[in-house]
Amino acid sequence: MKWIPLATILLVFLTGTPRGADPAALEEKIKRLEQQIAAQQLLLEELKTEVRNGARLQADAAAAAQAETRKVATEVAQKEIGQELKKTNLTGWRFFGDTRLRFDGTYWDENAFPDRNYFRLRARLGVSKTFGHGVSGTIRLATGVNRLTASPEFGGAPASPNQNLAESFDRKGVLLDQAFITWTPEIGERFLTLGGGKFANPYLSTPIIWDVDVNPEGFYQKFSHKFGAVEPFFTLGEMIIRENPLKDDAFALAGQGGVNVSGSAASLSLAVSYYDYVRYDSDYKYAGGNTISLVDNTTVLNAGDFNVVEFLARGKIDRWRYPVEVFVDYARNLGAAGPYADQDTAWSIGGQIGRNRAQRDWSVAYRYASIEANAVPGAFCDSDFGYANRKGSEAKFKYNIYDPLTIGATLYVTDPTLMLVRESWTRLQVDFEYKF
Ligand SMILES: [Ca+2]
Ligand SMILES: [Ca+2]
Repeated sequence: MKWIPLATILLVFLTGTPRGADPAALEEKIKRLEQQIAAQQLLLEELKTEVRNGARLQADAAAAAQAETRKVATEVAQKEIGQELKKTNLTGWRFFGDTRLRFDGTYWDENAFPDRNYFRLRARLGVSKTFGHGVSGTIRLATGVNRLTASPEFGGAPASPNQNLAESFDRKGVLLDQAFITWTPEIGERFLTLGGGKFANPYLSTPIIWDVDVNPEGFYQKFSHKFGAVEPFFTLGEMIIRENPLKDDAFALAGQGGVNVSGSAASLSLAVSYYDYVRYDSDYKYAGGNTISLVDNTTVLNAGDFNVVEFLARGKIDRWRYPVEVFVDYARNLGAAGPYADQDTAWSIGGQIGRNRAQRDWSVAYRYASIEANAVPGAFCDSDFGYANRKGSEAKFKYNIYDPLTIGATLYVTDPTLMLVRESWTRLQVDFEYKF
């Protein structure tokens, strides 16, 4: 501080310098004065700091009080809005859906049929609601091809909700795609979920067993519990396939046991399943590539019975820039009989790099699959691949233009496993899809 030596000089000047005084004593006096001034300066700085800290504390207290007021006001508002929504039954709703425009081209190897290029549309709109006590309900509508016949049957094929742009601007049919209730009772650590209706598929699988669009009907019970990173699960299912007042019904029973192991950078799922179809061979609706014979003027499936055992392993590594997934799936129909009893095995191996969640995300996927003609009920497996009696490759690319908007292309190069009437083809699909 420049003014300290100046003040010192001034003080010395004002107090006067006695003529003939001892210079050493004078210097000593100046030194003392300087020390006093420095001490006062220190005191002054301390006081200033104290004042500043006080102001800061005051400001902090004011900000905290303001935040508290805002928090209380928000809580009150949320509570009031919540009560109001509850009164009018508007809580616990979730709306979801998607629209997909697809170019579909099928190109036959042997010119058995003319090549086909066409456009297809799929639209789905769903709503689910949680009711409390672990109960929730879901209803989803989807496009599909109407099958209105003389019988009371009216519906859309189980594995494909697409509609072709083909019918002179006809309005498209909208059908019930899902309608189910799930209940996770408040017992133990909520290890059991019961489901019933036309439900989202609860089984871990790949399309060689279940096409992604199939929503089975009936009931299921899923037991699962997490022990840290390890989650064993067991799913039982009772599915009603055909009911006919004049004969016994066709149905399927399923049991699937497995385990999910998930770490921070990788996860693994293993599952063993058994699907027992009962009376399906004589009371089926769509053959879907299964071989058929005429017995007593009725067509029946050659396989005779479907008792399908399946082993599935799926792994995911999420530690690099792009996640990597691989799977291997193997299924065998232990009940296969008849002229094509050896057509009893389905298997698939494949993987994916990348994912599609946000803008500019991309993924590439490849799988090889072989679904022998009588390995699984053809109507419920892999529609785009060509149902049962197909083997070949699927390669896929998908890119997010925006978070909810994707463009993708899929190429299928497939042959029949059993050359009866189904020829080899190459199929190209280009999809433009919006999802919410
Ligand atoms: Ca499908
Ligand atoms: Ca069976």
